[in-house]
Amino acid sequence: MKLRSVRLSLRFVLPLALVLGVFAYAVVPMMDNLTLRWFVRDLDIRSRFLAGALEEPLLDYVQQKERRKINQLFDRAIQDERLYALAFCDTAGKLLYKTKTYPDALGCWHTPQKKGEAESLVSMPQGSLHVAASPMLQDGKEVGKLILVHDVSFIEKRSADTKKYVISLFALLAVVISFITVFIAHASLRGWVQSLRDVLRGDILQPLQAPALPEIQPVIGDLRSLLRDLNVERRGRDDMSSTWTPDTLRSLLRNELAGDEVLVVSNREPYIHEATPNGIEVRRPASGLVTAVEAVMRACSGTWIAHGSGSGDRQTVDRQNRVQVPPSNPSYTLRRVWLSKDEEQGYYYGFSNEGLWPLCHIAHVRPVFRSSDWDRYVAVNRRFADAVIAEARTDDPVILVQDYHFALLPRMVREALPRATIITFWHIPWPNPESFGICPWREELLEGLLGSTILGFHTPFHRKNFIETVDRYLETRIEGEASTISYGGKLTQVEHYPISIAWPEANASGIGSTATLHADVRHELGLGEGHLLGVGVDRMDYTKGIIERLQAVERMLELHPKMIGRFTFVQIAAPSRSSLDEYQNFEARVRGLVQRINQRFSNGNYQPILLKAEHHDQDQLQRYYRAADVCVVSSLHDGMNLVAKEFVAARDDERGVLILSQFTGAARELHEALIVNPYHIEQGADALYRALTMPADEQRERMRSMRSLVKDFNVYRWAGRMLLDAARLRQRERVMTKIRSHSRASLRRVV
Ligand code: ADQ
Repeated sequence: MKLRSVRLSLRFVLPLALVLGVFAYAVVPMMDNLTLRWFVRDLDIRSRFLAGALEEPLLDYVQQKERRKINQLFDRAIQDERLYALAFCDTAGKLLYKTKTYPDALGCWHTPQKKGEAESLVSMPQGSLHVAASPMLQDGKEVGKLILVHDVSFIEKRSADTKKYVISLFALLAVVISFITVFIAHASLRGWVQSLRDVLRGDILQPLQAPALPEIQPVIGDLRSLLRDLNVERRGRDDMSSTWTPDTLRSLLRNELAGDEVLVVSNREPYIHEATPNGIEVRRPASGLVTAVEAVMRACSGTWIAHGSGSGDRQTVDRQNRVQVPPSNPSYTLRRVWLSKDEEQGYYYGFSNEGLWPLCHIAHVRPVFRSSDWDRYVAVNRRFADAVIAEARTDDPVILVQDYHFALLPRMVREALPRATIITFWHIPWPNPESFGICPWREELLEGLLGSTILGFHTPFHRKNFIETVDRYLETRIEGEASTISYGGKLTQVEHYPISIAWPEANASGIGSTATLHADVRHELGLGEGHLLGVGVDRMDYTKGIIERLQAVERMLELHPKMIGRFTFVQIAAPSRSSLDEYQNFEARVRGLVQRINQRFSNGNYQPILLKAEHHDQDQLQRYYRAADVCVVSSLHDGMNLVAKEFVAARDDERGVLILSQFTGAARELHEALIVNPYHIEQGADALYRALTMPADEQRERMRSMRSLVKDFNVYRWAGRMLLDAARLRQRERVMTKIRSHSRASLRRVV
């Protein structure tokens, strides 16, 4: 046995021996007492028996006063080694006859009345003696009494022997019980350890296998979830060990995915060609999704399939509707899909943005579901799925499906390309099952998404909501801890991958130093050098909390009038989905509010809010990010929010304060921001004032910490983690296929 086992056994045996020792210590005196009582009772009976046997000859001799014969009778009787002495007393209590051994001190023994037999024991110099007096009767009349004295030293000897046996018995019992218990404990421990090992080794990709021991079932869930967390943490640490760059991503594709084909599908295209009077112009859309995925595509090459929405798009593609992008430095293919006005209306504006967008964002705007929109949504998903299938050069490409516009596409592609690795990323929040349940086509959407190999969300919370929704509305097998869903014999891994941005290379922007920008931007806006500047950058969308943000600015100016004339807030809002009523109303409300606040606090040229409701290119945004004292992100609900990360990345001077809504995915990572509840206007106002008066040291400390996080957890890591997981699953699938074909071949040989 190993030292550990010996120690384990001792740890068990010693307490057991101790318990048994204490037990023996309490029991032995009891046993002693009991055996003594048995022996005394035995001697009492024996004495009566002997007296009966001696009575007749003794009385004869006494009557005849035959002293010699009486002595002979007595001497013969005490030949018995236990009978020590005899004596005879007359009724007057006079000792008439006795053996030599009879102790004088006993005299004519007077039997204690109604006392315990033990009291017939006397202690004499020669040892313990048992004394019993038996009346001798002649014709029914007492003529004297015979006193019988037994030597009880044998009782002590026997008692000592009994004690010895009892103690030995207990000791033996202790040893036997200990060994049996230790043996059983060892055996079950080995079973447990084996089962735990199986669980630990049983990769979370094999969650459907039941563990060997039923006793381990109750903890298996906790164990797996612990493992998962450890795995995630380890993976995070492994990832941390290297800084993720486009090169890391490229080598991952080369080494882990053996150069497999990568296809991206999204609604929004990364480059929009617009026909203008000056010719074709290229525009980058204001979209978090495009910002992130474009960086990845530049690194990975491959084909990006998207809706060709620009007025000059058709003029710039080849016969296969393809164009190489980025225009300045082509590195991947953009394949455009054309949609009719009707399709775009139903699928994009209707079902996606009037239905799914408000359904998934808790921003108190009612989703609208129309059957006609749904029909378009299904048809357009089919169109894009067909485009993906047509673009695939192999039967097992890696397909990155982007966002809520294509919930049905994963299953459609899976049916045509069963070996494809489909990674679907849901860029917006996923609501709880009750909220999602109001969608009339909830089952179809869930089934569509479960065609994915991997389904990604920004946060663990959205992932959990999705799993619970599936659990509520579909018959599936869910391994919550392993985060897998098995549906129709196919497994989908549901994970969270927080999205990020590409970390800007030092001095890459060429837009000048923060110090010069600080002055330049203020100058452009007609503000003085020391003027305090806040910035908000969003699509004009009701989920972004623009109204609440402006109300917070107003409240701050109310509470701190000294800021009037000293502080200006620039709200940059790119037009978005402006053909929808909800968005038009929203924009009108924003404009109205800006006007009201400006009227209230304006003074000469001074206006506290500058609304720039137009698209800005990245350089312009960078200038604002770097010139601002504070950036406010106050979304009412947001999957991640990349503006928060862009602001942090832009601040290489380690200055500036980020105010961040607690309802963004980014708030789970950027803890050093001033986190606010955007619905709480007072809190927003306080945060704004605190940001504007925050000492430089504190700004630096907070900004430094956030910068280091965003730098490490950049968009390449986001994509890298998904692709690594995909590579792992593909590897496993290949091994399984080999095993399957091998066993089929063996079976054929046997047959
Ligand atoms: P969006 O809702 O588009 O993204 P966000 O993450 O903030 O939100 O990204 C907006 C992007 O558009 C940023 O890159 C920003 O620079 C750019 N942008 C905003 N206003 C602009 C303007 N006026 N002019 C030019 N560019 C502008 C969705 C989800 C988010 C999630 C992203 C990525 O709603 O929660 O973070 O996808 O997954």
